[in-house]
Amino acid sequence: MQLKKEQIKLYLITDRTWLKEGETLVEKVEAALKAGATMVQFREKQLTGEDYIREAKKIQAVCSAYHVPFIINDHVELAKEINADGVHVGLKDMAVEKAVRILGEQKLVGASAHNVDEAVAAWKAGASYLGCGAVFASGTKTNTVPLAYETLREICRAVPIPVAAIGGITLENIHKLYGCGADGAAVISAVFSKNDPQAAVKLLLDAVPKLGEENV
Ligand code: TZP
Ligand code: MG
Repeated sequence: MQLKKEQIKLYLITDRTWLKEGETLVEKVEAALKAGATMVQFREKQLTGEDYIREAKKIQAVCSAYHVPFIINDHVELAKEINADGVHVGLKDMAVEKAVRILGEQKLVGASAHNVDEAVAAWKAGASYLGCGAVFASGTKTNTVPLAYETLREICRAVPIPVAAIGGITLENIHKLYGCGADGAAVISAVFSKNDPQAAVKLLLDAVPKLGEENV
């Protein structure tokens, strides 16, 4: 399914490893949604089985209350089982075409891309949006390959679908992406590591429009 560019503006990805004692994932996600996060991806590498499903459903319910798409990372069959709004697949996960086939045209299939060839291939295979990074070093995912500003800019010019930059994006460095043409920022620690996730989301949302090329 198609995704509107404004729906990827602030793409929050979950990772409970950033939570401090006493914090819960659902509370933090809800705070981010209150502040205007536009899409949520459930990416919980630590959880399995029933724990994974239970927690995913909690986050799904809060996303649904805020009318924000709820995306599952990696697990296409699981996304289908719980009727998530979509799935995000990397190059090592299920192929985009297959994910579209399994979930159907009414669901979102996001893909990771690290260069123009991967981006165009994912778009042609039916991807609803792209996540492109790592634009900065990430404290959450350490095995990333750096994505240069120029490459990100070329990707944004090469595909008509929404593009989110990802990887180590913070309030302090997002200005370095201004003018790259991306439609949004996908973040984990910039929100989950903060005591005040609402404030973080609001400030990031103020900055994101400046990623658009017309603002250069
Ligand atoms: N893919 C590339 S970098 C990354 C993922 C999932 C992690 C993003 O997390 P953070 O904390 O925003 O750097
Ligand atoms: Mg993956």
